[in-house]
Amino acid sequence: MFIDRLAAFITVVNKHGVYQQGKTMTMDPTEGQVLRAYELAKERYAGLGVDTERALKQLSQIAISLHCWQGDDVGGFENPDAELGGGIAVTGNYAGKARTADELRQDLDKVYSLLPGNHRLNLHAIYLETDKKVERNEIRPEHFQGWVDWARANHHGVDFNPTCFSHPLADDGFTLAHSDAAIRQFWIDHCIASREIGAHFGKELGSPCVTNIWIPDGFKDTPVDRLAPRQRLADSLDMIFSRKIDLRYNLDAVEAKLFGIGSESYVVGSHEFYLGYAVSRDDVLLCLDSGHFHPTESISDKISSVMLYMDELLLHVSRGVRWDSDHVVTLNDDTLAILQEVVRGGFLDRVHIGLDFFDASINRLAAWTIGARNILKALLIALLEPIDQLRELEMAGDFTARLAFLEELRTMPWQAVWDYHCLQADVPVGLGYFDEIKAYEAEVLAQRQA
Ligand code: RNT
Ligand code: ZN
Repeated sequence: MFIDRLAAFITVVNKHGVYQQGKTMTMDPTEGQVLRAYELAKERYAGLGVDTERALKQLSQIAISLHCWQGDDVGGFENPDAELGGGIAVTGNYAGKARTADELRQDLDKVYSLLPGNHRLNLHAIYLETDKKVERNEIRPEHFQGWVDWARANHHGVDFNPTCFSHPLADDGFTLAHSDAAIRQFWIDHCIASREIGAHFGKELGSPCVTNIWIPDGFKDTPVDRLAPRQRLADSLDMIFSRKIDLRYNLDAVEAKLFGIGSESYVVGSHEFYLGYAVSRDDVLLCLDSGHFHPTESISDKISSVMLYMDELLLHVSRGVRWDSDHVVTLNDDTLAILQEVVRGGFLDRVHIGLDFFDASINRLAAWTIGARNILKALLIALLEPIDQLRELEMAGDFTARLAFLEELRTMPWQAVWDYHCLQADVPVGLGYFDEIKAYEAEVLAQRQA
């Protein structure tokens, strides 16, 4: 309803010529207004000792890794009829999903054009491009040449993931921890092949690829042996990581989870398992997915602990609603707290920020864009904090002032700084991105019905 009214509103305003395509929209400010508001905001922040120019410079250097799988509901191009497995689920049937790698790249190009800054792509192994069927344990860099060429041409770094789900050999819910050695070996080989592809991306693009392993392994009902599958998983991972790869090309990460559909009672790769694994092995990063914990538990509190014991960390920023539902990231307290921790801790160089949600009930490009812009906004808000003053208050034990200060910061004019940032980066200000997506929907997505 709201969207219908909004669309009607846009149309009306367009007719009156107020709205300029690609610049600003309806309720959005003009260029002059953005500049004036920014000057005022800059002064306000300067009064707190915060340099907005410095914050924007830092922000423009941060690359977010956009997950390819928001574009086609985690389908991939290995098999057009494949069903999503592994206890993850995408709901919705919004028209116009990408059916080929070219369509997905076209959609991604559009999304990147709506984001200030230069960002990365997070690719899954099932997004390979081949004429004939290639088994997962036989994937090679050449099957990703289209992605390499596109990434190079558009200056995107690429991250990678083996796909240990949506496959007959994962149908019983086990992969790297499978009790059958042959099945285990199949997935070990798939992960080994994936690291080599990651290294290829890293070498070709001049930026290390983070290759992240997530597996669905677990039991629906209470197991009697919680130890043996974990021993098998640790052994499989040791085999996968046994070949050292130059860290300039590939970085390995492992992602824990609390439960999934079909693994409600026990997940082999729990948080404790992978935390212990990553701490005890050289050069293995931990991945914290914000949807993979108890609903009242936030990964924001885990970052400072993890960073004390590990060099680097990967984040999958998502939004769970009651469960690991992978909703689009909104600018809520949880998102803010996660990015505040990254900034406050001085971890921007050591934390890789990725997105992980999949919503097929709304325009998929809007989902990507809204989620990514929210991460960037949260980073900006964090970068605009007078952190030294806040620390002083806390050290002095003045918790009343700390609370008053933090609450005041919520309504500081960061939005004027954000608008200015978008203007400078030549991307739409305010809801201008939404109008571009609606135009793209009419021109491109609507042609995909078939
Ligand atoms: C699943 C994990 C994992 C996946 C992607 C598709 O619970 O979050 O990261 O979402 O690999
Ligand atoms: Zn994830």
